[in-house]
Amino acid sequence: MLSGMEMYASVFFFVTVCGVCSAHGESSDRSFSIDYKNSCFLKDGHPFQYISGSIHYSRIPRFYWKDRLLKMYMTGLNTIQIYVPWNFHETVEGVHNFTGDRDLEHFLDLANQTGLLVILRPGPYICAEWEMGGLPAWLLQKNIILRSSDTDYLLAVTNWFAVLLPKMKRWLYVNGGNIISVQVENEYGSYFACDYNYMRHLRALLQGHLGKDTVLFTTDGNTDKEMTCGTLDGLYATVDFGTGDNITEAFNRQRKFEPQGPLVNSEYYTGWLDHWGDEHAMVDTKRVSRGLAEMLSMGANVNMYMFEGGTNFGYWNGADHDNRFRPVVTSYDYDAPLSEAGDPTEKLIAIREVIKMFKAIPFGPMPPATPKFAYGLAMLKKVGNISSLLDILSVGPVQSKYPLTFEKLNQFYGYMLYQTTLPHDLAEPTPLISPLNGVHDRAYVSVNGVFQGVLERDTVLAINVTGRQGDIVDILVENMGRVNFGSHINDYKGLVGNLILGQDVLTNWKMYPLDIDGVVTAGWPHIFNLHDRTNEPSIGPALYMGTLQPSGVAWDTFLKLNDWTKGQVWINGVNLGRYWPARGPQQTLYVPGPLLSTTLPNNITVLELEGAPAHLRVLFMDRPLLKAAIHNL
Ligand code: NDJ
Repeated sequence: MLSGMEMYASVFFFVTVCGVCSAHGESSDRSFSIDYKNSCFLKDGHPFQYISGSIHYSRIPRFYWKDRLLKMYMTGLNTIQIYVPWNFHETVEGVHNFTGDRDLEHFLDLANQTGLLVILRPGPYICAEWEMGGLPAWLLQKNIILRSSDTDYLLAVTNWFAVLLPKMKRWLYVNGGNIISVQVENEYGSYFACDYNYMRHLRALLQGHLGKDTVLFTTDGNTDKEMTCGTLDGLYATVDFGTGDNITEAFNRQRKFEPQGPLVNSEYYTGWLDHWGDEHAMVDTKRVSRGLAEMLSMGANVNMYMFEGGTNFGYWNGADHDNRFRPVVTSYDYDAPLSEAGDPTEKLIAIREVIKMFKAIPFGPMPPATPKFAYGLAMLKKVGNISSLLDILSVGPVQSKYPLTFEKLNQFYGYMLYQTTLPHDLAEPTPLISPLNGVHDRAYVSVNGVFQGVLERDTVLAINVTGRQGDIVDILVENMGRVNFGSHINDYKGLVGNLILGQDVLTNWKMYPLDIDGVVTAGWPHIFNLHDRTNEPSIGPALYMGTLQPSGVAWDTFLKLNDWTKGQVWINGVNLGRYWPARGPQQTLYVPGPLLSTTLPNNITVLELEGAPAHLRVLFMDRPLLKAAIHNL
């Protein structure tokens, strides 16, 4: 008797995928196109079915790109799918960065050398649980309707594509590279604007830069509304759906919009994302395998989202905003077939078994997991409270009667200190209120250095404070990542509305943009002597430092901040992302081995926002903990 899998396989072998698709001519020219008549892709004139996986180069250190790509290839994938996050390459308007971890062409080259074709998704909007869905925050400095035919927006997109697309042109398959198709926008049909002129503009830009014959496509959730607003003439319409959906129904919907042409699931969800305070998302391996086998047996082209998720290093995580603001955690492990640290999982092995039934997979062993090391404990010392370090961390304040946003002050990510004074004595604890929910996203409040509490967007809109007239009020505001999905993507940060103390609107602010990354990357505070540091933890935002002694190996490790509350960590000046064990589910941060020195002390810098533990220790473990204790709001 045949198992479910074997049955799918036999359907494949006897009915044959794209069976009626025949080779067109004997041309040896490189070509990639859609065969509408026979409902398949044609590569070099021959029927072609892709089995693809998403990987985000922006979430993996460059050092590991090759390793992850090879593992994908050895699973049997013939294609990868990648997003280009605009804000990763043009963080400052007009300044483009394609070097190091941003060297997109090097990544394409490695994929090409590995034998992987590429589906390119240049956005300009990408969603992806990435800061602002990949759009640069400087767009918010103009009053723009994002993802629409707003002229300022179109101009910015036109300028960006004029930089990006000429670089991509030589990587097109027809030009000798590996890019077989290019996605236009991303799930545009789920956005409220439904602006066809915008989509027409993108189509013109892509065709103009890449050539009219490039296979351009759209991807949308499988509902009629989404497919109606997301699709456009000349752009091949594809769908995305996960294990919970009925495959036949989903492809029927694609057929409604593309009666002929290949079946494509552009995002088949192998796992899912986590928000802070969520339970860790997991998707059952058997269901993933079963669905994949079913789609492949239908001759469908499938991209698995994600195949390797990686990490939201630094400030690159996005956020959702359905009924409330919900930022995404630092890990983008995604319960994907390759783990956050790039290790093959049981899910990968199961997927490889499915693929084996449909095509020959490369001969040879799967590259093993990279080695991990439990370096153990490191002791930190306190450097100082943030408000006592302003001379070092900030170029100085900007003054204004009412608070200004991050965007107004040209600081797009991280933290900013808002300072004012108490207008009168507070005889008793008095509410400090954010009446219009204007704290984006968390505010750490101190009066004369005494920590008072935290205001949190959508969640905590008032706390009580005490003090006397003239006392200094320090409010450190954290940008927790801009909304990447839905209609709230114009997500300004900082104090975006006034704060009220009792009955009074607080005025006369000094705002200190903080460049913590700049100074930490330059080696501070470790370049100074440790002896004047204290062992005293404190309540409220403060910096801590320590070293991890070299141990002769620079292997991957996972940093656990036991009993610490919430903050940001740098190792050797590299921003590993946010930790928040108190909220969970993520308990450890991924530390890529190549960051570490085998011979010199490794610098650890921690910005703790609420309260450090008395022990001031951190722990380097040899395994991740992504699903521990959940403390709901
Ligand atoms: O295209 C989107 C992709 O980039 C589709 N997704 C993905 C989920 O990982 C990812 O953002 C959606 N995200 S629909 C919205 C999630 C809402 C909780």
